[in-house]
Amino acid sequence: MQSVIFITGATSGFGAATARKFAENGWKVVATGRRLERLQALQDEFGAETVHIAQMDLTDPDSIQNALTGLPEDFRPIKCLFNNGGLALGTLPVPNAKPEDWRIMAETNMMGLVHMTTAAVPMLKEAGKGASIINVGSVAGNYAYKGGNFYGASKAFVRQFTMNLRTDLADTDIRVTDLAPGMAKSEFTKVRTYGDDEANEKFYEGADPILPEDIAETVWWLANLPPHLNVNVLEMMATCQTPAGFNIRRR
Ligand code: NDP
Ligand code: 8X3
Repeated sequence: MQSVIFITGATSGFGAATARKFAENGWKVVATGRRLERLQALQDEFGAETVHIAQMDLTDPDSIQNALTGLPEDFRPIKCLFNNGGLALGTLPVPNAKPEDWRIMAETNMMGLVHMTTAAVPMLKEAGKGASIINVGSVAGNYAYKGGNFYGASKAFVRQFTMNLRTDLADTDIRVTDLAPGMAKSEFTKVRTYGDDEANEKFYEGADPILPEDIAETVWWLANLPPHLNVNVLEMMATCQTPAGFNIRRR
C-alpha cells in the first residue's frame, strides 16, 4: 500500500515543492490550500490517482473537517501530516504593527495548525508505526528581530505545541517534529509585504536563501526515518544567514 502525506499550504513554496517530491517518489499526496487553480495544476501534473486535492482554509475548522471527511478510501490513512500552511503579515515594529494582521496570523499559524492536527490524529494513529506530524516553525520563533513581533511569537507557539503534542501522543507511534527554517525563497516575503514584488526581490538580493526544494528534501528525510527515531526540533538556516547578535542602544 502506498503511503499518504497530507500537506497544508501546497499551493506555493515549501508545500508545493514537498508535494512534488513525494508524488515523484511513490507516495500519494493530499494537497490543500485556498487557491484551487494551483491545486488543480498540481493534480494535472501527477494525475488524480497520485494527488488528491481539497480546497481548504486553515482559519475555518469546518473546511478542515470537510477535507478529512472527503478523503477517498485510497488516500487513507494519513501517514505524514505536513503542517506547513502559514504566513507572516507586516514588517512594522510595535506600536505600528497591525492588530488585524496579528489576528490572521493567530487564526492561521496557531489555531489552524491546532485544528488540523487534532482532526487528523485519529487517522495518523491508524497508520501505525512510522506515522509523523511535521510542523513548520521558524527561526523567528527562536530568535528576536525587529518587526518579528507576532509572527515570531506564533512560531514559538508552534515549537512548544509540538513538544506538548509529542507528550500527549506518548502512547502512540506518531512522531512529532518542529522544523524551523530560516530565510527561504518562496512567496513568503511577497505575502508579508502585502504583494510588494519589489520588496520581495530586495529581500533576497545578493543572498543564497534556502530553497523550497531544500525543505522538501528535509521533509522527505524526516518522514522516512526509521520509525523508532523522532527528531524533536530541526532548525536550519542558509549558510549566508547567522543568528543576530544582541542590540545595544548606546547613549
Ligand atoms: P508561501 O507564501 O510560498 O506559501 C504559504 C502557503 O500557506 C501557501 O500555500 C498558502 O496557500 C498557505 N496558506 C496561507 N494561509 C492559509 C490559509 N488561511 N489556509 C490555508 N492555507 C493557507 O510561503 P512558504 O512556503 O515560505 O511558507 C510555508 C511555511 O513556512 C509557513 O508556515 C511559513 O511561516 C514558514 N516559514 C517560511 C520561511 C521563509 O523564509 N519562506 C522560513 C521559515 C518558516 P493559499 O494562499 O493558497 O491558501
Ligand atoms: C521566516 C523566517 O527570518 O524571515 O519564518 O522570519 S524569517
